[in-house]
Amino acid sequence: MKLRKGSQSATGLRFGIIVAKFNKFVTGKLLSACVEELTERGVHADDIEVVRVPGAFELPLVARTMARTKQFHAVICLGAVIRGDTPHFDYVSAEASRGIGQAALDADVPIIFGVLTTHTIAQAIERADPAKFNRGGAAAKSAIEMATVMRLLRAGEETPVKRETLHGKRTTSAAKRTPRKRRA
Ligand code: INI
Repeated sequence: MKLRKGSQSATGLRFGIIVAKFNKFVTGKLLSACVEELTERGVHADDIEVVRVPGAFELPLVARTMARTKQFHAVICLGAVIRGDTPHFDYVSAEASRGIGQAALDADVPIIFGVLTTHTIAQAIERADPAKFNRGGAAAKSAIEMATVMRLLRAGEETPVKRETLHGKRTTSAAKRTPRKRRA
């Protein structure tokens, strides 16, 4: 079996971050936690580029444009869409998620969906809090993992496999395995 998996070692990688200004009291926290996680994992501050956009609806276009420059190993989209009394939430959140997914496929570069979609302001604050759900930090980790796994795939390299790592536990040796019944 071949194994290819990303790592959390980010030294030398470059990241683009796009952050929505809408609900800035939440997205500001997502941004700082995201940058902190990247730098703690070895990313140089000069290798992080941040672009601000009005709201989550605008994230996909800028993400695709940044990704297409091929200057970044991954691009991270940060936003907070909070349900109100109108259907606006549904349009904005649906377009942000669909557009970000499409942008990654179009640009052939990992683009991370770090957009909170919550029913209440309290839920959004909780998810942005580095001491709780820390979705900003989680977006950074996903970006590093995707950047490193894509690099492996493109180079045609494999991750060295220890028997213990297959399925997360030691595999049964061939001798102990119960033989499969042959079809008649
Ligand atoms: N943008 C958000 O990022 N979050 C929201 O909760 C939100 N709501 O609820 O309206 C929101 N709207 C703005 C939208 O993203 C665009 O910026 C705007 O429609 C201009 O295109």
